[in-house]
Amino acid sequence: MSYVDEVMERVIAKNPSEKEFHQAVKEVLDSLRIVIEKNEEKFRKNAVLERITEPERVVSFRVPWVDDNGQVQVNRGFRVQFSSAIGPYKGGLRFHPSVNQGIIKFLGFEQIFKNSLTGLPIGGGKGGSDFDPKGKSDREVMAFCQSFMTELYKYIGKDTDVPAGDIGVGGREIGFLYGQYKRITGLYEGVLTGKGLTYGGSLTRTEATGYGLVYITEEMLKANGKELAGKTVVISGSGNVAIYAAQKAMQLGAKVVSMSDSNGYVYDPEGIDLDLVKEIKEVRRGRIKEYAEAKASAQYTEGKGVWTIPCDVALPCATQNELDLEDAKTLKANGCFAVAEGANMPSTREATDFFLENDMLFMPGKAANAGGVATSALEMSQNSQRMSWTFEEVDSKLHQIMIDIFKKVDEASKKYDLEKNYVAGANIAGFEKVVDAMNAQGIV
Ligand code: NDP
Ligand code: 2IT
Repeated sequence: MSYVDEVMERVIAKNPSEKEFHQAVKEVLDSLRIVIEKNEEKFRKNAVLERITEPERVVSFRVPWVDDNGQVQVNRGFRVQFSSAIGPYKGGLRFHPSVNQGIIKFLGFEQIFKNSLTGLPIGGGKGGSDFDPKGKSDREVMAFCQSFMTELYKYIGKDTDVPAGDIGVGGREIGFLYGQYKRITGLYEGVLTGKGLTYGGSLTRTEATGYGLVYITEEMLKANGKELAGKTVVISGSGNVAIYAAQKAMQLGAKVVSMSDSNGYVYDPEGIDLDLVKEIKEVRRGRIKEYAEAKASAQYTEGKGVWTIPCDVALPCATQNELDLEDAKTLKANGCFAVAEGANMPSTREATDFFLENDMLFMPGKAANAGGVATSALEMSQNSQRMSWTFEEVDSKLHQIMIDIFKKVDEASKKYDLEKNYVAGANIAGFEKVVDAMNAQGIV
């Protein structure tokens, strides 16, 4: 049996029921076959794949808090410190009822390669909880965040592990978490990113993931003789990534016609009114349905189906496995020629394979959404220097980082005669740097 297949079998046997983790590992290992085969015995002897698929540390903990009725609630918290080969663990915290160890491990595993692609000194980690912020009062969210940090602070620090936001964790949550860290440790340090601008946050971090997604999409289109201007774009989600992807796509002359949330989607053939979306989602914390109630040109549909809207470019920005083979076929049949992932692993493996086999341009999440964590690393730099850069400075660094990521991904795909296979390109380019750093540091 090949070394890759052997490791894949072992990962499944050792981590039963962690299906998202299996999916993420399988995609990376499949891409790496071509690299491993060239030097299989050396990789096997050094157990490189066993090491890279085993987190350095997994922490799981109880999070008790009191709700507004005086009832004690108990959630489960996680932090997976996956790889510190190239820098302190770095990655977001997700608060969503679907969170379990397998989901945090898939996200932490992806984060290793994503962070490597940024070219910045950050390792891979991820954390979160099955806490659901939806419908909770600010006080309940604060009580939860304070309890979560009362355990998490033991494992993090500005030079060891630096969490940030993800689904369900935005500016409000980061503020409560930061306040509690400071209160317990007495340290005013860059231990979290995505902070507010008055207490150490970086300009452009809020916009970074969405902007970065569109910058790299534009690079991919340009390299293939196309551009975003004049194109119709379908976006899923209506959170942080989706909103700022829509904003940048519009700035570059595209027309964004949809947004969604976990209840349904809106289709607005006139083009999405982003101020309205922001008012509903960022201010009122409402549902996307309210968009269609406020704007006559828009139509709301309950449930899934956002990928049935005809478009040129699709940007999935909600969650894992939100776009399956049927959706991929529908997109293609409706004329879509490019897909770039704002979310982490939003396309199922079957959908990804379909895009590649049908000559659609496809940029996987670990390259396409790396602008968020890259800008987090810029926030860490500013905190260490006790400086803050202007919006334009950070935005132009972010733009350059996305151009460089596209180049790395494109070059790695060409090096192995897999031109335009950006999935292989991203996995290989991300892996090579991490393995080089691991080898240099001995058996770690
Ligand atoms: P937000 O919490 O701001 O928004 C998430 C959006 O996705 C909401 O519209 C939400 O709808 C929708 N969504 C979440 N879960 C589901 C689900 N199970 N089914 C359907 N829709 C769902 O999160 P972000 O925008 O920060 O994150 C979106 C994606 O981008 C995630 O995959 C995240 O890992 C990834 N990402 C985020 C980065 C960042 O900097 N924030 C960086 C890189 C990647 P609802 O309100 O109904 O839950
Ligand atoms: O998935 C991701 O890259 C994020 N949620 C952002 C992580 C970060 O540390 O900014």
